[in-house]
Amino acid sequence: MKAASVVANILKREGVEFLIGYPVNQIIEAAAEVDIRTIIVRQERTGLHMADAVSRVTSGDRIGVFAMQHGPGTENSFGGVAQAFGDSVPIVVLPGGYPRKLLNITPNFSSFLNYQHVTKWAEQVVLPESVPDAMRRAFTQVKNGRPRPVLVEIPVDVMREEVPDGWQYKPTPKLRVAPDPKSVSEVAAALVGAERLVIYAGQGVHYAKAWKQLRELAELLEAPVTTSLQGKSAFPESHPLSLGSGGRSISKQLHQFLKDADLIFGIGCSFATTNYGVTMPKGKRYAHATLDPLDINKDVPVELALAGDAALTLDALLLEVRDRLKGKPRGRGPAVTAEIKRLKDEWMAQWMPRLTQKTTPLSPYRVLWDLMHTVDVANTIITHDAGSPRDQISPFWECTTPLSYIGWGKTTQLGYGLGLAMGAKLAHPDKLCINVWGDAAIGFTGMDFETAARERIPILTVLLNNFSMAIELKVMKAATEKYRSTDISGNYADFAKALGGWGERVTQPDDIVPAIKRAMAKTREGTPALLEFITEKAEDFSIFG
Ligand SMILES: Cc1ncc(C[n+]2csc(CCOP(=O)(O)OP(=O)(O)O)c2C)c(N)n1
Ligand SMILES: [Mg+2]
Repeated sequence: MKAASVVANILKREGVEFLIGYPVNQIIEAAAEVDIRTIIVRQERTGLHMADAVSRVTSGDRIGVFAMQHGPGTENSFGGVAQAFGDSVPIVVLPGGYPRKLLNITPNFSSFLNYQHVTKWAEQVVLPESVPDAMRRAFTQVKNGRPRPVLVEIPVDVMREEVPDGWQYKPTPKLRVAPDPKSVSEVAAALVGAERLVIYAGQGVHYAKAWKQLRELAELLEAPVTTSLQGKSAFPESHPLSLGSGGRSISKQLHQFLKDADLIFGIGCSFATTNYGVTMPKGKRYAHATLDPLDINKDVPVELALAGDAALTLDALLLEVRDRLKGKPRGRGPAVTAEIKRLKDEWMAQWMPRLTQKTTPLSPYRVLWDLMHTVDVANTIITHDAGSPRDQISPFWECTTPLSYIGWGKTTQLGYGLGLAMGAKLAHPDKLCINVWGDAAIGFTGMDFETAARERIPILTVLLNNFSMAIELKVMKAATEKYRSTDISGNYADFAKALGGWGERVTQPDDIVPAIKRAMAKTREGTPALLEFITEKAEDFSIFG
């Protein structure tokens, strides 16, 4: 069997159902031969984003795989892999490599060398018989430890060569690592001893599927819960103990509770300093539970730490905390939830005029508010993009079910959201999958709306068109005034139609809901829909201090 076919057979054994890619890479043809659905995108970056979402929305049970050609394909893929690395997403990247006689000779692009800092594992295969070993190593790494991309570069001439008969491959294991019981006791004591505890959950809770345990711990401790953007939907945001998600813009209750906290307990999070997450206040006590010790004491000095899988960590903590509390809450709940409710009511009263505004151009807040009240939120997977749309949606979109929101932003590549929605739809065809983005964002990856139409991946894409890079207005005053440098233009509803999808431009407040309903109906028929809302250049966000 040729090396490319061996790779395809191994993918099959690892349970891979679709290979996303861009030609030429012989693995694509070999995959089709063994009935792995091949999905061809319009540019590599979007394909990587799709693979990324497959892994995210399945908690890594299904690993997204992407293949591209050597040279231009690998050069053009860098953004997609770097984004997955930044946000810690497990994907398998299978670049072709230059033939061995040219491999590693300048100026030929070497994936092995160039992807070192955006993968957790990169390997170059120079012998066909090494393919099964390389694939075993890659899949073992991608499924275990901190989730991040892995890469196996196979030169085109190696792909064509025969792997000697008798090669073997067993699907690789997914292992879980439990925390040290001594540290568990220390953290449990601190959690029980705290007066004003805040729980901060990251995406480790999603990957460990530890949603139930998180809720149990919060209810037992009667402690408010927030999440990172990546962890959004790990805790029901309609729950009386929810403070909503972190991000650049946040709720008033989150701001206040973090300020007043005496102990912040991070579970399955990195505590990485970022503009797109809450700033961890100084002078607090921190307890940090995470899978990768690399993050401990990195950006936030912590008093207590635990290394391990989030589910096993929470299981262990629950036993200890229950024991210390004699099995039941202490009765602090009503006071905590009343305070959260009071702040939430104040905050919502302040924002309600924007969320229900009747003016034209439309308030982006109104569009997103109407969207949330028209779709079935529990059975929707939604993602934002970079720019204002992220900061307009993330505090107000109230998630009720796990993995119903793909939050991101350790790096913030404009145009990421489209591929995420498409990957989510591939993994969960029964759900409504939506990306919300601005008119600058669509400029990056918009052509892949054609992929959604051609490959029958019926997502709903919500475009907030304000004919501007509005988020840059404040920092580009002179350039805007003199040279109109933040202006952009386009008719994206027509664009969507031209690419084979459903497109509608919406300008009036009363048309928002009917248009959303028509678009949802189109997605149910198998047609991707783009709703282009003409919005104001909003510059108000729920940002504190
Ligand atoms: C690849 C990339 N380049 C640059 C940026 C910086 N950036 C963030 S948002 C933004 C403009 C966003 O404009 P738009 O999508 O129209 O949203 P708006 O703020 O107008 O609602 C820019 C340039 C980025 N996030 N990603
Ligand atoms: Mg814009």
